[in-house]
Amino acid sequence: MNLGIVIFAFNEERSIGGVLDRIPRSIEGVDRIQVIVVDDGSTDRTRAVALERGAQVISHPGNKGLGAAFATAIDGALRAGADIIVGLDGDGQHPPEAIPQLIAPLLGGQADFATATRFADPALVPKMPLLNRLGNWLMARITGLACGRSFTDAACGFRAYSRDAAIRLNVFGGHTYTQESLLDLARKGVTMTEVPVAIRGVREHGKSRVAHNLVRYGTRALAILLRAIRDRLPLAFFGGIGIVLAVVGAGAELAVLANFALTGKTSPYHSFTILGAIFLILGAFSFLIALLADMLGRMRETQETMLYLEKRRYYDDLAQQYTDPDGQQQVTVPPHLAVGNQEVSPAVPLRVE
Ligand SMILES: Nc1nc2c(ncn2[C@@H]2O[C@H](COP(=O)(O)OP(=O)(O)O)[C@@H](O)[C@H]2O)c(=O)[nH]1
Ligand SMILES: [Mg+2]
Repeated sequence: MNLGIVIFAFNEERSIGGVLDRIPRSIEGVDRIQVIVVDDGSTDRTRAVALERGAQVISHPGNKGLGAAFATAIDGALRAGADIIVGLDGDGQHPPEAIPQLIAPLLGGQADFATATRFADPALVPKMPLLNRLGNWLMARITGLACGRSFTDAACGFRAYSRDAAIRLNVFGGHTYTQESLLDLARKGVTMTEVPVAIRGVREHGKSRVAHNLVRYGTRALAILLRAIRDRLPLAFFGGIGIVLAVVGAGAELAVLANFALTGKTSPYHSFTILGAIFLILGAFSFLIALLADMLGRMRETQETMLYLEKRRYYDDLAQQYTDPDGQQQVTVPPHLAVGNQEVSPAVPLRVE
């Protein structure tokens, strides 16, 4: 069992060393632990510190955002032959000591995906402003509704993926990947579980960049999530818009009718007749779009199945190249992982929003 630990880091020279030092050297049920730091175009010594600590580093040529770094990390770990992939932040907020606890459901065969939750156990809830807590709750509710199951935390990046779940995963968001990946995996029928973990409320050093501004993070994360819902639940998404438009239109027409029944006149609600008709027509168009989007959704599903089969073959072939005939994973670093100063780009094209 190969464990690939991927760490997202953007200018984390002060904390990345500590995080790497805290990673368990051995874990029961795991034969080999490989640590990959994804340096998202850091301008400080993040890369140098990670290499000094013996980690493998993949560097983006410039800052591409956490979502892009996530795609690179998953790609890197799959190429390196990881059977389980754990993702954590390089800022020290996610405790590396909890990795065995996080991967236990995967090792035990209970789930193909586990995400740490900050909010399931009241004793472990980190200190955060009430508004952040509320934002987190709302995001978890919306994500849970779309997934058809509940989550207590949809925004924590401390997660474990089986090789199969990681190959199935296909996300697009540039700024963040946390909610979208839950939806993607849930809709693909991957077995998921939440593991309560004590997460630091604030970083050890410096300022939080991803979620520090609630309004900015909220709108960006919500936009990513809404587009993900549109793609994965097209009938409900456009049908829902159609229902809202149709209800407004029908309401306006009913108001005119009721007024007519009572007074025998359409005034002063005469304009409602036209307005209601416009809404009803728009509603009907939305239902048509819903049907078309549903068709596209089915095509997407077929394409995703093809992509999954192709990726599985591709990554398993690559991982095989680094395995000895006796089945042992070589300790040599695959050439796509940067050691020293060579510039390496990930195989998956970077998607940046
Ligand atoms: N790849 C990438 N990672 C980032 C970026 N900004 C922050 N990170 C990393 O993502 C993790 C979370 O970022 P952080 O600033 O702590 O935001 P938080 O989510 O509010 O805690 C840390 O490991 C950062 O190093 C970025 O632009 N790109
Ligand atoms: Mg952080």
